Amino acid sequence: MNEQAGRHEAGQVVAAFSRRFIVETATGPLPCQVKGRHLQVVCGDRVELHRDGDAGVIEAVLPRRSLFYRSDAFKTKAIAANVTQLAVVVAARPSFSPELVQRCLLAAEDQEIASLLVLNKTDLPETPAARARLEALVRIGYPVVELSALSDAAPLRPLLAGHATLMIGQSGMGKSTLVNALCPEAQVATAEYSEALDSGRHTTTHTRLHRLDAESALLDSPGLQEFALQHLDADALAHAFVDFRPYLGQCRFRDCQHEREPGCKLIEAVEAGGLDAARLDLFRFLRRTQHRAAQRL
Ligand SMILES: Nc1nc2c(ncn2[C@@H]2O[C@H](COP(=O)(O)OP(=O)(O)OP(=O)(O)O)[C@@H](O)[C@H]2O)c(=O)[nH]1
Ligand SMILES: [Mg+2]
Ligand SMILES: [Zn+2]
Repeated sequence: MNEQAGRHEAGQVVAAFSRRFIVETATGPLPCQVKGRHLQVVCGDRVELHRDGDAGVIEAVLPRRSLFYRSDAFKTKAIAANVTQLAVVVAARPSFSPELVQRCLLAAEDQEIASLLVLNKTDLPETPAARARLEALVRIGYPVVELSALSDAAPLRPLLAGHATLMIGQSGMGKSTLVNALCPEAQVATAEYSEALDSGRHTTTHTRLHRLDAESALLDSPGLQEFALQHLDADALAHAFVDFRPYLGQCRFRDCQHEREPGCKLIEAVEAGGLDAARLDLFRFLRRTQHRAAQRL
């Protein structure tokens, strides 16, 4: 090892704000900047940094196990790196969009990230209606955990072991409440980081990573209003629908668009009751939207 190598350290990004970061190192959190304009650094990234006094410079990003992101025709928005599990948080109030939930699940499937649904605020009387809106997703195999983060977040805990779990969902669903309940240090860290990085508003503005134990971490993220999947081409999109997988590659035409072609196995599966028509409709809608965007460019 040369002399230079001694001053380099490894760490993991636990908070990101524009071009400023907090990196968890062996000796604690360190505020960092990034070397150069081209290095893309995301919360959850494992990095190599150069320490200079009480600040550091991120010089390299190690290869990622996953990158959870959304993208429209114009830009890509990275949300978290190295996540192994997605927890989509919903609640009876404010009302949630099942389509947005599905879009998150599709992005996770594409990155081979496991997913689960969290139905929070079960203390609310409208909970049965919210549960019914998840039914189609439960039927195709997504696990759902029901809880009230305000009174007891424990039902989620066993599912977090060994995972880096990203909490995602619309604003107000209770992601931060859940993270704070499961990870007591989170509240303090969030307050500190907010002071260091942003205005400290109540609503989460940036993704934060909190360590649960040596093998497990929990990532809180800002509320989503939309989730575009421009980065998934037609094949990747179809593959991201887990319920389509048994039928893919079996349509009569190799380039079947699953619209109205004869011998389409997805259409046949819908007719036979093995596949939810609404899922095929969502697939078609997403694929057409992408097609239009591609033509515009
Ligand atoms: N009744 C009830 N309210 C809850 C529960 N969990 C959270 N809340 C409330 O829901 C509101 C939103 O909670 P947050 O944790 O800030 O929601 P969030 O998903 O982090 O929102 P963003 O950061 O904006 O994305 C707060 O007023 C919480 O007190 C619950 O189990 N029951
Ligand atoms: Mg929040
Ligand atoms: Zn087909």
